[in-house]
Amino acid sequence: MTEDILALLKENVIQGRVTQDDEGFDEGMAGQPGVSELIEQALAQGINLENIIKKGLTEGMNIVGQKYEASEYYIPDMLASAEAVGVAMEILEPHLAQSGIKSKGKVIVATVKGDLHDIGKNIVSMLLRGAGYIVRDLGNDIDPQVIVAAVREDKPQFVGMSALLTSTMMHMKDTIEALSGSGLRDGVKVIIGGAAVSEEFARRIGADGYGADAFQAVRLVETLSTNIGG
Ligand code: B1M
Repeated sequence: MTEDILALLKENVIQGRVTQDDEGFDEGMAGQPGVSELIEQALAQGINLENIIKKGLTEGMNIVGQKYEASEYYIPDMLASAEAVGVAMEILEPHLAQSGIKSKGKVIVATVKGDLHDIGKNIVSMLLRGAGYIVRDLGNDIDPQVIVAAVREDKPQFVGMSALLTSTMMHMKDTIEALSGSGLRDGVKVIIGGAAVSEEFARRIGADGYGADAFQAVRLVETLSTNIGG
């Protein structure tokens, strides 16, 4: 029974179905329980939260990532799945807070100053939450000093910045310098992503890593976590 619900959850993440009213990527699914209803069922049956996240949500999103990389899925398909995971995480959040599941670490995420593009950053936040990290998403158009203040307050292990514009990407460098100037740089790993930037740019500005897509961002955080023993 548990395995059935988790398999259905995974399938509905892949289909990008938030509720029972939604059509999926494939036709003829409307009327069947979507991710919201399945999460409620899983909670009612007392299924372990970690299994819900790992076997239902994260495994589903991993398949979506593979389909995206294989050009079988496009951005709207990925967004539908990301939204389904986001809604699931919203339902799970109060239960997670009570459950004592140890978070894997804290990540502060922001789109840099002057940049309003937040879709990719939102996907990164959702996937990181799905992978078990506590994410404080500062939003878009975020000044370096706001990031510095948030790092001072939250003491996260990671700062993730997104930039889509060539005119804003240098604010990533400004932010890293502001972190250094505040004596906070050594306490955090900085990762960057977004269409404007690259691996080479990450190296040039002294970031700790670059994620070409949201799945790579999660893998990067997992790898860097291992390196810092977290
Ligand atoms: Co704008 N825009 N836009 N835009 N926009 C681009 C980026 C552009 C490439 C379009 C073009 O001209 N071909 C161009 C930038 C050119 C450049 O700088 N070289 C551009 C421009 C010029 C502009 C304006 C200046 C237009 C104008 O007003 N004249 C203006 C700027 C506003 C501002 O930010 N100050 C503007 C405005 C907008 C909208 C508001 C209309 C809208 C944004 C809505 C929103 O985000 N809420 C918008 C959109 C939608 C786009 C395009 C079409 C799509 C961006 C997107 O959401 N992609 C974009 C063209 C394009 O990219 N094809 C374009 C989907 C998203 C899932 O991908 O964000 O790359 P992405 O995220 C990926 C990866 O990059 C990675 O993971 C994500 C998922 O796999 N990733 C990370 C992202 N962040 C990461 C962080 C990580 C790791 C991985 O670690 C922390």
